Amino acid sequence: MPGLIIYGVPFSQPVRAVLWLLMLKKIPFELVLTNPGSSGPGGSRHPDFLTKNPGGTIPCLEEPETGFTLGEAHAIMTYLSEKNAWHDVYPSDLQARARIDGFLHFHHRNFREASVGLVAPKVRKDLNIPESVQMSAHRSLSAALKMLETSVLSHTQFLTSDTMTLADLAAYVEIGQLQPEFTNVFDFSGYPNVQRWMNDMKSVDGHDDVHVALTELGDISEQAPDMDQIKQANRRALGAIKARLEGL
Ligand SMILES: N[C@@H](CCC(=O)N[C@@H](CS)C(=O)NCC(=O)O)C(=O)O
Repeated sequence: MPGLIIYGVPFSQPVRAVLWLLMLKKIPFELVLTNPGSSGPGGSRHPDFLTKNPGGTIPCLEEPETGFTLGEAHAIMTYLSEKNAWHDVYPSDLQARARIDGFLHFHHRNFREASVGLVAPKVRKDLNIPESVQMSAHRSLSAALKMLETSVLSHTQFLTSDTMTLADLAAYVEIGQLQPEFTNVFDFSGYPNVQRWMNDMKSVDGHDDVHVALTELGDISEQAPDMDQIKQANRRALGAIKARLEGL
């Protein structure tokens, strides 16, 4: 029996954040491919899945030994970090931790808008995300990036200090996906500090393996991938993750 199960797909940003943390910490897990938004078998809105995560979203964590399940990427990451005393990425010092928590909360209507405004409209045309919502998401993301550029990352190497933490993993899976080598849907030329931070994040162990689905799909700025291409990219990424886990 695996010690940990993660439900999700590697193309999902919050799933990637959780997988990256587990890879970085060299923790074995089983990734059960779960189709976001689908109410069919194996989908995140299927009644069986809703008993694990009533919110109906991926990622979801399951600890088979105890039956404990948990949704929400940031709750999963802080739970695992606290449980395993990963104080390098989630310090026990109250104020240092509170700064990380601050970014994990700030994330949702700010960095997360990268997916809502720039990636989802290309890869999930079925969602028909209105133009006004895309524009509003773009504005929120740009303001959040400007804050990083002019304030946070002009003082420290990473988001809360000169040490990489959960705040960086969570933010990068949203912001980093927009880079030219991945989806290529945002112009970072006005954000040199953010570019420097993204380059530093590329050296964090697990970066390449957790981003295989994005490398597979490549530039989506001109031509959006169809659902079959996305599924194939997720399967290839699963292969890369399994290969890495075998090497543990
Ligand atoms: N706040 C959640 C967001 C999770 C989320 O939006 N996941 C998407 C995939 S990237 C999903 O499951 N969508 C399916 C749905 O909403 O039905 C987290 O951080 O875990």
